[in-house]
Amino acid sequence: MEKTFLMIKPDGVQRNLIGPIVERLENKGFKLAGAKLMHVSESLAKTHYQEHQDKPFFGELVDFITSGPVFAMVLEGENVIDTARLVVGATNPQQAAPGTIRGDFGLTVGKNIIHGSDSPESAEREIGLFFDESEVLDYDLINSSWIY
Ligand code: FUP
Repeated sequence: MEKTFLMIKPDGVQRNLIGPIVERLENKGFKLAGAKLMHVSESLAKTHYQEHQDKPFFGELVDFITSGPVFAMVLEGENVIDTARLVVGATNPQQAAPGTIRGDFGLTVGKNIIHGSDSPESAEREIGLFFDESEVLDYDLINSSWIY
């Protein structure tokens, strides 16, 4: 089953939004395969966001993501990478649709509450960066042959 990486950023954690965000993802029907509260080191932040290393906002992005704990997750489900991105909403919360996480909770592009992998390649890469293999669990939900 497909897996993706999601991370509630320091603004989401500071605003006590872990519960409401995880609730939305569980309600959608996805299964949590891994989850942890953690600090992101400067080197992990730079590796995670390496595609943006030449952008003018790179320094601020690294400073922000290392500024406090994040809540990292692995979610599992059919087509979860693209569908979780729809639940997350557009990068800029000022343009994200109401009903999406960024549309409902986010304020600015620099503090947009949550990250979600954007492709199978980045999902695999990001899960590997943030989680040990032993932290990603393979289990069935009881009495739920009709969901993941
Ligand atoms: P997303 O995949 O939606 O998280 O968006 P991007 O990979 O394009 O951007 C990664 C992060 O860079 C965003 F979450 C916020 C930050 N960013 C800015 O701070 N300013 C910008 O103009 C664009 C992105």
